[in-house]
Amino acid sequence: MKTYRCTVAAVALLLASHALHSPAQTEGHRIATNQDHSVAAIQDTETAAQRDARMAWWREARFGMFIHWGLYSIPAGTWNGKQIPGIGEWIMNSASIPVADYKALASQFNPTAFSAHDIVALAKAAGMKYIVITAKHHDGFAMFDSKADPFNIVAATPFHRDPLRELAEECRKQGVKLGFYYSQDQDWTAPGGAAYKRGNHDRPNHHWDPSQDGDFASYLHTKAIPQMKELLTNYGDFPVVIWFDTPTPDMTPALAGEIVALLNQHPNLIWNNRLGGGYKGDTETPEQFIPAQGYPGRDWEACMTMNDTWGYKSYDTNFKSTETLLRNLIDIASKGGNYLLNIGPDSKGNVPPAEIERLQQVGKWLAVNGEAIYGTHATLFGSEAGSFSTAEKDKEGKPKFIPTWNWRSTTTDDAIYIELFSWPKGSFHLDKLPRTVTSAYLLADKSKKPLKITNSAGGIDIALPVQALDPIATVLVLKTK
Ligand code: JFZ
Repeated sequence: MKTYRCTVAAVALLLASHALHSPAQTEGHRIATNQDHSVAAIQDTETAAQRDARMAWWREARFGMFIHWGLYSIPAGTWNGKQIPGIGEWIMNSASIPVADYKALASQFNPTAFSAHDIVALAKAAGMKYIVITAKHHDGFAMFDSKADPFNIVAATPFHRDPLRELAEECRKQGVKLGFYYSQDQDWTAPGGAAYKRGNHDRPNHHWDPSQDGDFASYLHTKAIPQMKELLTNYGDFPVVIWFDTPTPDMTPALAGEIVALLNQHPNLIWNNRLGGGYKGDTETPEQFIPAQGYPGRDWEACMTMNDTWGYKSYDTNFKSTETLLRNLIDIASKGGNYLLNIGPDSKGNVPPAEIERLQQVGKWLAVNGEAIYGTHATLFGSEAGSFSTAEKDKEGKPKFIPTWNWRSTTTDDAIYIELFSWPKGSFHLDKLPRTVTSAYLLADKSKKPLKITNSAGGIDIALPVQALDPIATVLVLKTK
């Protein structure tokens, strides 16, 4: 779904201005990224050491919970008796729902089953170290107490509670970090908010209801920026992450600069690459895919659904297996990225049982094998992940990456972890190793029984027991010097 709304002219302009003012990649010890903007972002001004300190917890964490939750969980994929194709949180746009009809959902929203305690406990049980929840999605409905705009969960629903406040408290108690997703650009219920094109929305602004029309800068000044201020000041030490989304050309460098000036007041904040206005942010955000080789030199986080929707859809039962989810986590860690895995609570606030079940299973594996994931670095090998086909091309016409799933590897300063998906007969063989192995054992073996190591001209062999210790992934630890 790569239909970012930008004109060819706008792109050409951006590229041209970048070529003209393009700063050197590194300038002394500072990392130059967005210096052609009038408002410099923290990434432009901090030192590499400051950056490492700011990103440290996030790089350690490796695994987070994305929560897409809002009014769209009421229709849950069905409008006027029709199942609406596409992701559930887009239903207002996909079904061209008039603003007044959509806003009327608020009076029915009473998610009394919502438990911040249980959701944070679920994240913990899954081995997740942080949560990012939709504070406001493209539908413009604020899931928090907002004085800046009345279309919010406290003022406009019978629920009257602020789930973000409750989550912040629980996260503090249970030691999980909390971040907020905020749709800064698209807003389908506020005048002037942007909209991506769906269906027959053929007007230049892609609006389908005249009440959406207005001035984008006024929308930013009267709703989005005031709400971001609320989010950044009303929740104590949270949010630690702001997750922007779907920038359009409406977000000019100057307007984005106003947001950056606000972000700059919170020097520990981490924010992604979806603000717009040419700002690169801290993190790349591959969505629903794992890049073949990560993003060398950039922090990155793959966000993914468990089924085929972010926001709850009652009839989407196309859940990935625990095996797939766990392989994805390991694959991502082996390429140096984070995994932001989504849950979509329903209109009562319940997390779908299929999601709970899978998260608990992933958590069981991490409880035994987490040492191979948290705080580790990317593989020292690389070819184990697969190779580029010489015959097949991907969607962009480049050689297609064909993954292989025998094993992955992660590293720390004194260990190499080999996550084995398929169990080799007799021994695990490596042709060459950049370090010297001093001992080997299986991470799931409580006694850490040493495995026999044989070095030869042909490489290194580690003798393995007959049976894998885990049906999905057994971790072989090579202590190194
Ligand atoms: C965006 C959101 O639109 C989506 O609802 C969800 O929050 C996801 C994590 O982020 O995903 C996109 C981005 C771009 C398009 C569609 C969904 N697009 O270009 O049509």
